[in-house]
Amino acid sequence: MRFISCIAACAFATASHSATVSVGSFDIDAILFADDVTVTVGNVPTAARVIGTNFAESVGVADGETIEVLFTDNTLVNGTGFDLFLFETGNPEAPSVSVTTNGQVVQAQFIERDVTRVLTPEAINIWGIDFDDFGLPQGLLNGSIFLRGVTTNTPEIQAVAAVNGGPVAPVPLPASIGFLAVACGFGWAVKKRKPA
Ligand SMILES: [Ca+2]
Ligand SMILES: [Ca+2]
Ligand SMILES: [Ca+2]
Repeated sequence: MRFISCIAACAFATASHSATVSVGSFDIDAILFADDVTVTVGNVPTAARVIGTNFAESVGVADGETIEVLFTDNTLVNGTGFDLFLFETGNPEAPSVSVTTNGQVVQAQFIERDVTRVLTPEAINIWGIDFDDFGLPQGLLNGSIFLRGVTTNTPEIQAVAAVNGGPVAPVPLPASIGFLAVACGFGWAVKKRKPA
């Protein structure tokens, strides 16, 4: 009976977060994408388009505007390399990010351009932010970032993902189930696909 329970728990755990988004050369677990947004400076009526994994619509954050992008079911972590991916469409325009309302602004670094047009009719520019560039220590951060419009070249942001994050407060599992869950590949990740 215990074995059957473990199998059921493992299947449930896998199914509950197995959705991944393939964009460019990355497979990204859906949980890592932004969960909420608040407009903190300016008038950005389409801000909610930055939430989730829908790449079909984008939000322009113009010069002088700021939106706070929140992660509520996953964490933001300063880990190795890029910690945040920003997906932006059309002509490449580097998004700018701060980690506090009026803090230091860092321009995202270009990673690659997805021209497959699978998720959206237009190309997707993938940009990266490394929290090291804010002078932050390695480890857990607050669960939000601020997207700042700092140039007249307004980026059209489709989505944001916290690539080094993980789930917030995962449901505790009994030791035996937890062990099997690990064996089943229980985890959240961004994976770089091998070239076809
Ligand atoms: Ca999330
Ligand atoms: Ca980092
Ligand atoms: Ca653009």
